[in-house]
Formats: sequence, structure tokens, C-alpha cells
Amino acid sequence: MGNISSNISAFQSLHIVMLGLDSAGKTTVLYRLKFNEFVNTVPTIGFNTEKIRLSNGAAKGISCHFWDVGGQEKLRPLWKSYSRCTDGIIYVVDSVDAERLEEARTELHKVTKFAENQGTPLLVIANKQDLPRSLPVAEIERQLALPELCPATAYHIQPACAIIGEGLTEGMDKLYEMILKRRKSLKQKKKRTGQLRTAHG
Ligand SMILES: Nc1nc2c(ncn2[C@@H]2O[C@H](COP(=O)(O)OP(=O)(O)OP(=O)(O)O)[C@@H](O)[C@H]2O)c(=O)[nH]1
Ligand SMILES: [Mg+2]
Repeated sequence: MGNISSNISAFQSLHIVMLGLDSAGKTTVLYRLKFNEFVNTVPTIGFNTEKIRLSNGAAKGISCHFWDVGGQEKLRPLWKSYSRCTDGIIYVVDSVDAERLEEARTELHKVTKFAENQGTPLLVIANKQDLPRSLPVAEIERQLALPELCPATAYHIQPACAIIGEGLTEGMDKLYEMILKRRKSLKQKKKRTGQLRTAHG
């Protein structure tokens, strides 16, 4: 792929929305990426937003504008508007909370079905992998029914521990890769449509 950061201008920010049930670890991920250290959080009422220049991995130097929306049930109706026209969606899951995986699946499938989100690349973070009873990613992938998502939605599931930041660089690299791929294919599609229009006068 060459120098990955040359594909998106250093001045252009990617718009990323972070969703997931309450207590999954979204805000912990956000501040881990921002400060590269653990920050104690309180439940998010509304949203947090941060502009972050990624400092590691293949996406190093890329600027991202993150929107971290609260996951409590009463806040979930907000998810739709926050996920409109984003470059990527991060969906954080608590890998220990087996009882709420079905709820997490229902909410995730709702989000990816909004017309605006069809085809928006999805990074699922299987968080809290440091805890002894955490489920393996393959099991989480199955329980979230990720293979049943709309075929246009590229996804990657990443095991992680937001407390120490493990897995976050790999996850962001994959998301960035999927975003670039989607941009390229949308550009080619636009070009082909333009050529067809010219050919048919
Ligand atoms: N053991 C462990 N705990 C974590 C991890 N990530 C987050 N937590 C803890 O999980 C709790 C909830 O984390 P938050 O980041 O506030 O969760 P959230 O998804 O933002 O929750 P809402 O704002 O309510 O939607 C906090 O006590 C975090 O310290 C992790 O990787 N491992
Ligand atoms: Mg939060």
C-alpha cells in the first residue's frame, strides 16, 4: 500500500463515531488514544468529542475527530444522528458481559442498517480481554452475528484492553485500511458512472 499516510492529507480529519452499550469501555478507549494513559471515567451522559492525531502504527499522523456517545438505553436514540455520514464506526463490546451480548447485537445491527451507514466500515473492539472470564473474539463475532451484517459493510473484530491500550493500534490500523479501501472503490464507482454518462451523451 506504500506510505499509508500519503493517501489522506495530514490536514483532513476522519470522522469516527464510537458506540456500544453502557460500560463497554468507549470513553476509556477515547482517552487512552488521546493521552496514551489510563483515565478514570464516569458514565457518559450525552457525548464526548476529541480530535486526536494517531501516534502509532500504520495510521500514525492521521487526524481523527472522535465522537463517543453514551451507551445507556435512554441515550441510544442519539446514535442514529451521530453515526450519520461518518468515515468509520467503532463498536465497543464488554467481552465479559455475556448476558448483554444479545442486546449488543440487536443495537449494532440497528446501527448498521440505517441507510446512511450501509457500507460504513466497522471496527468491533472486544474490550476487557484482561479479565479472566472474557469470551474469545471468535465467540463474540458469532454472538454478534457479524457475518450476517450487510455484505457492503467491511468489518474487523479486535481483541483489546483499553486500560493498558493493548490492541488499539492494531484496531485503528485496520479501520483506517478499510476506510481507504472504501474511498477508493467509491471514487472508482463515481468515475465509472461519469464515463457511462459521457458515453450515453
Ligand atoms: N478490566 C477492564 N476494565 C475496563 C476496560 N476498559 C474499560 N474498563 C472499565 O469499564 C468501566 C466503564 O468504562 P467506560 O469507558 O466509562 O464505559 P463507556 O462505554 O464509556 O460507558 P458509557 O459512557 O456509560 O456508555 C470503567 O470502570 C473502566 O475503567 C478494560 O479493558 N479492562
Ligand atoms: Mg462513556
